[in-house]
Amino acid sequence: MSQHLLLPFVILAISPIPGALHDSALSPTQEEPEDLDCGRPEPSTRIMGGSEAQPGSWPWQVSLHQRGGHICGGSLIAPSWVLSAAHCFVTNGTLEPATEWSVLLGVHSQDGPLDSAHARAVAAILVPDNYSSVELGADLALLRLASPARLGPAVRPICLPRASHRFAHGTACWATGWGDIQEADPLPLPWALQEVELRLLGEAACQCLYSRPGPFNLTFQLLPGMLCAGYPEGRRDTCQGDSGGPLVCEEGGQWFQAGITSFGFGCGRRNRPGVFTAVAPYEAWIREQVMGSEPGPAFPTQSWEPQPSPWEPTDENCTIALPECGKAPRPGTWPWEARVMVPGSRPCHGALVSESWVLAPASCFLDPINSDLPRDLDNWRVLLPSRPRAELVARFMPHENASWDDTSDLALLQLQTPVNLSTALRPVCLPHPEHYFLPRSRCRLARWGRGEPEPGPSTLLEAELLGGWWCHCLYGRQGESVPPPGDPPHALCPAYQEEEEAGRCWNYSHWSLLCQEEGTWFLAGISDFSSGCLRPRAFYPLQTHGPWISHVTRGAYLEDQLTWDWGPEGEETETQACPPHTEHGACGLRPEPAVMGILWPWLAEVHVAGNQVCTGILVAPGWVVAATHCVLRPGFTTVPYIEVYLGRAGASPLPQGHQVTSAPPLLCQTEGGSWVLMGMAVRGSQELFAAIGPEEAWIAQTVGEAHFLPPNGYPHWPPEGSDLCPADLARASGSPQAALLLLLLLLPLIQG
Ligand code: 4AZ
Repeated sequence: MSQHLLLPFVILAISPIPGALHDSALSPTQEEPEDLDCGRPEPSTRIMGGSEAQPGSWPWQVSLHQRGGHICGGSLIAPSWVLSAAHCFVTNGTLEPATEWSVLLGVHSQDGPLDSAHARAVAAILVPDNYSSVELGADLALLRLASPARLGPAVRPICLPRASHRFAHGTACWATGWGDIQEADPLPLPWALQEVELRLLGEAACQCLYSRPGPFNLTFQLLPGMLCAGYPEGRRDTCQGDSGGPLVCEEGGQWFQAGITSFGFGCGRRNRPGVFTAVAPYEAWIREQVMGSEPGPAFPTQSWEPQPSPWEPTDENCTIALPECGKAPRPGTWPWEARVMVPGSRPCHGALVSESWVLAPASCFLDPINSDLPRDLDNWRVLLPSRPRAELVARFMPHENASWDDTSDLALLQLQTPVNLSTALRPVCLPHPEHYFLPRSRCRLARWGRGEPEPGPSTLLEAELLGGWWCHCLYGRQGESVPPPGDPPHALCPAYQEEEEAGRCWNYSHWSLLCQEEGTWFLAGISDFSSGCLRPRAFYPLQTHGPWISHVTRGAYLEDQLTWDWGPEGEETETQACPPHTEHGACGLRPEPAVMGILWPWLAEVHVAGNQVCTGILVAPGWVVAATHCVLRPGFTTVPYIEVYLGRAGASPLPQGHQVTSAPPLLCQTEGGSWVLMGMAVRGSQELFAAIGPEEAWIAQTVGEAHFLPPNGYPHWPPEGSDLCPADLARASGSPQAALLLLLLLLPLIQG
């Protein structure tokens, strides 16, 4: 099994907006009034989860350009001074030269002509001596402009708070910037300034949210000089490219800069609010740097005493946000189940992924011959649980690779009107790309695409997730081409809880795989039709499509992993010494040539209650191993009458009326040529085996003389990244509980 490697999320900002204009005329110095008026936008008129700002509504917002592109935000605090974040200018501990930077003032859209905008060269960049990295605080910088900004309606400074200034917890403030609109999703053209309302979070609340286990192997300590703003439920946040920009709060008609966008863990994630450099504690440092510069920044006194807001949760009653998606009161009744009705064809099953988007296979709607987009959207209807009427469809967005790549057979349908969510109607959770579904996770099959109605009892739809290597080696050998585990995974394999009835065909073979974490269901994978009659062996993981889904839907939320306890690293294989020769002869060796047509001298026919036959394996002179389910039938309270025949398995026909229970053992040949019993088939499966290894102690104790394989003879796990399956592991076990029974053979039977 591959242990998933989660690298700490890269949190620092630097995504140039290509081709953005810079360095227009550097305008001459202007006379400025003595006491600088600050924090007052001209009366008139993303950041993630925000919206486009009114041009001119944040006149202190500046864009910092390097090599022709936007890198960071900043705020004008005086005609010659811009406040920003240190991490924008420090690379590997070295401060970048000021000459590489320019400041764009009075700009709204970075695409069009910069009418009211003008640019300034940077004369100096000042960073606190104690700045080393964002997590350690002091993430602020001052930029001295080569010539003062020309103030006007679109260019004005923001007010700075004094050290004594207090911003009440829960205050609604605003962050602005040209940063990504969600993780890995840059602001689209025309690169217009975005704004988002964020609430100030108290230290205790912020630390409490961050203490919830989550992505990025997080041990985050909120330090003095930092502040948090955002929401426990996430969704609205600053993101990459917003760094250095201001977080401003209004007080009595005047705007103060409370924070500088510094960092965060991802963007808009639940329980991961944005972290800002608090400006007030740096009053002295700022004053020191700008000393002698006239006019300097304005630090108006706070006009009122803020009341502590009851909004702030304390350490004791700190409430983290729980996911809103993926709750199903009764598994099997899925509150996100959507049926898309297109005239002239059977309903197509999909899943509700947000208030207004349904995900479904694109193949339901795309004509394979001419891959034209469907035109008759007006006649499409979507049926959702607990909705009295069908929904109308406004847009159909197939995945760009949908027609030729099975793994991308996906389309998003936008509902004309968003639906009101309830316990009976809610979206399924979608995994982030780095999501790691633990092997042994509880999963279910749910309908996907077009197909027959329910195929049988719901237990047939239950499954447990297999580890990545098992998936690759087990099913890869069956011509299903399951790639080795990767990060993100290339396939997700379920092990089913119940057998498939022999001969029965599941016409409905297109499924989605829902996997549960802490009671919350994630849409983990989708299958194609290649599995034919069987339930799918491997699912295409959905997580790779998370960014496409959130890009198209602008807001379908990717839910963080809920289970972070991954147990011990890696998986170990135990081995034990076993001499190939014992006083009783050799174990695991076949006579050459085959004696009397018997290929497998250790095979035993186990006859149960006179009419049932299953396979046993002779492991020692007086002992045969058989699968428990083969010998003990459900409902039996006593061990039935059992006979064992040796030395004839497969050689002579079975008496009439005998029923053969399939419980094949898994034998693997070592390099030394010995055959080793690796597993016994799990109830109902021809492909899943209960591993013998974990039962070794029990077998050794019971049997005494069973022979275990020497370490060097053991089939080994291939190193991570290699494409080799263990030799002869054509059929092997997932992790189902071992189901073995040792039969004590009576000597006369053996001799007979
Ligand atoms: C960044 O990289 C960045 N969600 C800024 C803010 C946040 C995350 C990243 C907070 O600039």
